[in-house]
Amino acid sequence: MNCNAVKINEMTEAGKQFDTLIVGMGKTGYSCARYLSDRGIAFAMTDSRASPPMLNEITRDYPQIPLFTGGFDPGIFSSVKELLISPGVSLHESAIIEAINNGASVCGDIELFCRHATAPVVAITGSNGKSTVTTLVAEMAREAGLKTGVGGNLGTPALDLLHEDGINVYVLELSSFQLETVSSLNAVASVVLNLSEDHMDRYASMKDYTGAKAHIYDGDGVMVINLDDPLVAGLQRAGRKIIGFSLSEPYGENYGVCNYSDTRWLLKGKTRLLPAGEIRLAGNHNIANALAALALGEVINLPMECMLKVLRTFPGLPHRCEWIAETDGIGWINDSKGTNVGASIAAIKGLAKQKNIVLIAGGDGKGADFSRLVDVAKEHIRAAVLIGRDAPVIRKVLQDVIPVENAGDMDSAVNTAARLAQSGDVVLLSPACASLDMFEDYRARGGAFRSAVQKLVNH
Ligand code: UMA
Ligand code: ADP
Repeated sequence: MNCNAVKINEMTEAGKQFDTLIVGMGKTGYSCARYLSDRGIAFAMTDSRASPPMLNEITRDYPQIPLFTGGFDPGIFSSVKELLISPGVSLHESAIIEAINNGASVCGDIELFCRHATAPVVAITGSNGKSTVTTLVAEMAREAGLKTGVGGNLGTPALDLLHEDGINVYVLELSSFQLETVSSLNAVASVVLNLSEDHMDRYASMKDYTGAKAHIYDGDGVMVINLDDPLVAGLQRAGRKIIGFSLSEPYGENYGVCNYSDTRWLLKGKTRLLPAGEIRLAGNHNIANALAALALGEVINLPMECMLKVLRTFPGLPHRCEWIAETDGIGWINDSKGTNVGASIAAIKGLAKQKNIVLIAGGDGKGADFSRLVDVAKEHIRAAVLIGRDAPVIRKVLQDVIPVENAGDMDSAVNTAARLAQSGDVVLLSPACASLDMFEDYRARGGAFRSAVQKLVNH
């Protein structure tokens, strides 16, 4: 990492003294600045990017604060007592390691939130489904009349939720990055929805990644456990109350699924709750998400009828298996939030009828192993159109199994997919990769897909 950080403001006398350094000037860093400033704590901020996203807001709101951008300068890190690290920054950065060796403590925004939150917290992590389950639980809590603070990795930084009074429950989506720096989390209910490879550019191994996720179960709250996922099931801790969920028939008072005269039902123990077909969200993965949300909602005593109402009506979040249009019998689906291999496999399986998917994939693969796509490609994918930096890596894996074409941008990916698809097919944008090599974020990627499809429709 470049260590020639540029000081971008003139420090005042007061500004020269700081024991706390906020690392990262994105949404999290900005929320941390407000938190420290409200408490009169002196701090400085740094970001390895030359023009971090919240630079304008930070210079406007905190003109006296020393800011260093364009690199992590060890000289700045060496003298601080506390580092407040944003989730996008690895703890393995050399300047951070050195500061820790010099005695600096490290924490993140979620840790600060946990020290101050007075309402119960429901905490949700997993490789996939986090945003969906977090939103379902929050909607269920609101339906039950609770004033609900919802945020974390979902978008609103957790510290910003503390500004609102009278919250009855917080529902937090937490990423593995956020969980790395937490030590005071004690959620009343928490879940690791599933575990499959992600962020392998940041973790040395699956064990390392799982270890970060497992922090969500710290404390003495109820552990909600995906009984179908051996890695998650292995995280159960002795002496804790556990509620399980599974896509099979449940045992005890766990949540599960069972067929009764050709209708698939969601169950709690032996009690039938809802026919699976009445859940508005599509795909088997969303039945698992619904069961997890019910289990978490039970812990905070949400009435069952409120929870079931939400499952019947919640249409899903944008960019998650989102229906866009139909052209000549071809369906166009935006799953831009499918940012790892596990997510894309779930989307493909959830939408395929035999071999009728034309997949648009590619981007920043985050060091993933794409070979898991081979089986699902053989069974369900007619052809793939590849975009982005890691297109060659995915091509290597798929080219012997299905037809593969490359595209330079989203417009040409959509046009190529239109040429390859047949009536009855689904063209699915589910990249199995992060978007940052080509787009500002997954929303911008989904937006580019939507407008390219719209051009096709209007043609
Ligand atoms: N970065 C640098 N240098 C820095 C700081 C960050 O290059 O000095 C890069 C990071 O590597 C990353 C990007 O900048 O690529 C953003 O990092 P950040 O820590 O500044 O991000 P924030 O704007 O604070 O947003 C973070 C979460 N981002 C990440 O974890 C990368 C947001 O999750 C979250 O919504 C927000 O806090 C509020 O809690 C986004 C995300 O992509 C959706 N999360 C990952 C995921 O879901 O897979 C974990
Ligand atoms: P996250 O917040 O963990 O990224 P989202 O709820 O935003 O998860 O869903 C992102 C994508 O992950 C979806 O579009 C779908 O492709 C996939 N997905 C959602 N839920 C699951 C699940 N339970 N198991 C596997 N994949 C899933």
